[in-house]
Amino acid sequence: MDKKLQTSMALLLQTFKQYASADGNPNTLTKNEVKELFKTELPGFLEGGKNQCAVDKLLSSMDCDRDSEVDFTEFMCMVTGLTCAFHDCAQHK
Ligand SMILES: [Ca+2]
Ligand SMILES: [Ca+2]
Repeated sequence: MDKKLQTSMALLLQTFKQYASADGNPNTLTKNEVKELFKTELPGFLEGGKNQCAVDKLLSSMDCDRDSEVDFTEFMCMVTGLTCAFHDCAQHK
């Protein structure tokens, strides 16, 4: 099991592109695309995207430049933030 990091990076790129492509623009995630991504890839988080208020909050926290869409840099900030949160939780167990 080597090249785990390289594989993870490729998967992040692939995942972003897969969900971002739904509306024909593969460069950004719309609110619906963000919702789909969380529903499928992070079930259990945000109650699977059912909680509309939480989805709105999440999107606005991800959307650093306030253009109502999430680009790859913003997506990576969110993934990094979540991963750090998981790491911190694991440390305190
Ligand atoms: Ca898109
Ligand atoms: Ca944005």
